[in-house]
Amino acid sequence: MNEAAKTLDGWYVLHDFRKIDWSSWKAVPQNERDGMIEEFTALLNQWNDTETNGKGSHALYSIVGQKADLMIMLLRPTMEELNEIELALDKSGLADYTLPTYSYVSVVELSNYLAKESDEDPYENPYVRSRLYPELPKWKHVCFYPMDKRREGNDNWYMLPMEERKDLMRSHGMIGRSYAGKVKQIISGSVGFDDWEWGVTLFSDDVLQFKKLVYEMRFDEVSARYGEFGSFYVGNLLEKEALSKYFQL
Ligand code: 76R
Repeated sequence: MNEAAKTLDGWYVLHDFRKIDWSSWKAVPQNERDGMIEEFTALLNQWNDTETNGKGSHALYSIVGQKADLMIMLLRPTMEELNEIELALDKSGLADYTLPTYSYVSVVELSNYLAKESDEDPYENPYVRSRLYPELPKWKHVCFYPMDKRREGNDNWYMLPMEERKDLMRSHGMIGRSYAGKVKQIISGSVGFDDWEWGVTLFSDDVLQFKKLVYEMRFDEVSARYGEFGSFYVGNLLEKEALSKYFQL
């Protein structure tokens, strides 16, 4: 059997995409709408407390285009907690006015392609921990898409020897590194969890950097030969304080 990459796995991730049912929302009296926004804000406050205590993280973005209106991204130590949050959301008043459009279940993943040999427990390494259990940046823009590595004919990533995959990933990492400080990426593994093999979540204060990074990677062998991609979602940060305005008619 070919040598499998070893992964380090961090927090579980739920990307929850919803549309707002604006026509129903418009029929709701103002005081009831205010109540639902307050209830949703209370949920966000709870998530903020969890984040402050280092027990998870979350992000709320307003998606551009017709695929969705909102993206709620949640990171938690267990799948059960993601489930509980999803249920709480679904039971909230606001949920009566949202329609599910897409979701993605995965776990923050680091692979050993570029890792240095070491005797220490990587789960104790502060840098590794900051990657596996990240506080999501509150940057202005997000980009999410799922992807696979191809398994077709001569282009089968999973049949390549480990050394060859390492070389290819080095080149991938070099391109990525040139975006340090401009784009933060979270790679989450979803083999066995969802329909694609990874979720890619990118954050930036300059939305154009997503296009530049993804385009540049398309010319790199890992993406050019082996990358297959799902739908792209791009959006703008929706801060708690801006929620009333967002839902205001
Ligand atoms: O983890 C590390 O930083 C080490 C180097 C590295 C690995 C192992 C790395 C760096 N990535 C790794 C793994 Mn990546 N990455 C993507 C995409 O659109 C596309 O073409 C691909 C989507 C982007 C934009 C991106 C960005 N990466 C992976 C894996 C798992 C592969 C496997 O296990 O087979 C996938 C699917 C993937 C996809 N990558 C980086 C970036 C960036 C910006 C970096 C640099 C990070 C940094 O050094 O700060």
